[in-house]
Amino acid sequence: MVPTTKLLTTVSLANVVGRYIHTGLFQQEFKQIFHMSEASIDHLLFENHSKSISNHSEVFYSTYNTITPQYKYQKSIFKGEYLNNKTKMEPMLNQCIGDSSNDCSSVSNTRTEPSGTTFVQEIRNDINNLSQKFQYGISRRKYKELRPWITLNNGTVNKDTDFILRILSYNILAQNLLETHSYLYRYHHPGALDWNIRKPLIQKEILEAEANVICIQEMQLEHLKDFLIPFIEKEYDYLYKKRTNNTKDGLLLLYKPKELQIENYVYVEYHQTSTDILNRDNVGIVVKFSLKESPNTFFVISTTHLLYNPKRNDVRLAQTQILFSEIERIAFIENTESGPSYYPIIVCGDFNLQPFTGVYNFITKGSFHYVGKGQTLENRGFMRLSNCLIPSSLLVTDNCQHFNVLTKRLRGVGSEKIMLSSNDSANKTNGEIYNANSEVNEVDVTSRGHQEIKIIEGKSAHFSSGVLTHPFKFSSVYQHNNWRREMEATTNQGQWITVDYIFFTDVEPLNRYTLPTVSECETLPLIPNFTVGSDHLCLGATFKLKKKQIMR
Ligand code: KL2
Repeated sequence: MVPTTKLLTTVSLANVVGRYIHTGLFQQEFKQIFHMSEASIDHLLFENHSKSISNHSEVFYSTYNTITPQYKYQKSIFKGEYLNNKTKMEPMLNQCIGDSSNDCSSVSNTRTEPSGTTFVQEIRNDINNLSQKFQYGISRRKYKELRPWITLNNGTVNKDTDFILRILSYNILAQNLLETHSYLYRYHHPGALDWNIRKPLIQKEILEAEANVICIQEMQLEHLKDFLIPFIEKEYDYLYKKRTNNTKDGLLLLYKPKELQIENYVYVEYHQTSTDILNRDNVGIVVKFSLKESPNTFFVISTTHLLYNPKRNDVRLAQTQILFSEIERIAFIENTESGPSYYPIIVCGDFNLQPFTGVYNFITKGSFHYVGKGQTLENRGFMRLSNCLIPSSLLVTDNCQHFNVLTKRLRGVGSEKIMLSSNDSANKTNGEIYNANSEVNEVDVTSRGHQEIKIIEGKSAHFSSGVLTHPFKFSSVYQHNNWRREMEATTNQGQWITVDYIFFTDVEPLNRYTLPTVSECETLPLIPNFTVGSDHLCLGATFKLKKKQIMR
């Protein structure tokens, strides 16, 4: 007779923290353990256990020796007839993933029970409890329930005077970075890390939102052409900017040319020659759009992916200063009595910084005092910053404006030459490139000291003052805490945190794509999984943009 076997979960619970589970072959009749083995919980739950039901017995057995040969414990604990009898295998938990209509409970509900089911039921409960605890079996439906599009504002929309603009921001995890940092994904289901699995999940989530503009970070250049196929079909057009030097990924900005016209754009490279704080390969895109149905209506969309290094908030601050100076140039309308005016602006992307920290406060509050702070931009910390963040030779003021652009605007004369070095051809059409021989006489480009330069009466530019400001009143679409003060998250870096944002000014947010809270995230299987294709969550918001009436 075939012995009845049982998975021992009592032992496994002791090892849960280490993500290993002990399994045992247990014979009911003699209450005896025949064999113990150890496996990683993810392999165990998904690949390794299948169930074979014959008239008088229920058997769980492991096949991880055949599926994951790289795995530490390769000896199958079950041998002989059970393993050979593959037609009887019924992948329990595989059914819980991949299929959008099913979840675990529906799988077990539809099963026909053999006689003497208590043992089967017990085992099934054990597995279900574990899979719920580690959430390997969450269905797409459950994920969707966590992420409704919620209404932020009951403001009425008038189709004649308002344009509804939906924008997404999504770091899709470049496959080459996943492979470079594979240790970060050692507990993930290996199948869910395959680009051919992740790609359609990512595309589906994006396409379902039917956004007008989609900002993607970590788009691997080698994957771009293939990735674009469904978007081209849906009549999206795109801009792509790879990070500089020997990196393989970059920013992809998709938009609908039927609705939106590109008026101007720039690819921003933060890498500036011989500037230590700007020696990283991150990039940004800034685009000025007009509406096809209202060609006088302009707005600016920018996306970026800032440096990862968690300690270097000073670098992210400098990168933000460069990005904002380019946004300032592109979004400027005119000088008014109360100062410069700008088109509506939306800035989104992966900033690699957490809410309410230094750079976040700079973005949302409009100023940040950096002198004397550490590289983390905390009061205590190594490598205290001087009054000089980026060198004055870049001619970007402490208010995130290009000095030459500012002087041209205020004095009506000058070259508008921007001093950012870039070898990118798109920039050449949109601004003159730094010329080492150009004459700069007002600004001492060799000085690291504080300089105040009067441009016109009552208007000065500052360099190296120790305080950074910018002229935009940005708000974040996400509040980062829900009404119960539970933190939201956009990615998992050992813990669930927010690093992705959508900031806006002069547009009215109507809806947002809800982010789960940290505790809700903890109920998800590790991402990427078979529902979420990236190690980040997708952000989204809908805005009301006032159409400009044509002056008659
Ligand atoms: O945090 V990210 O992942 O927005 O999801 O951005 C960076 C990191 C991305 C581009 O540089 O690559 C990831 N440890 C972990 N992840 C890293 C590291 C690292 N040392 N370096 C880069 N990335």
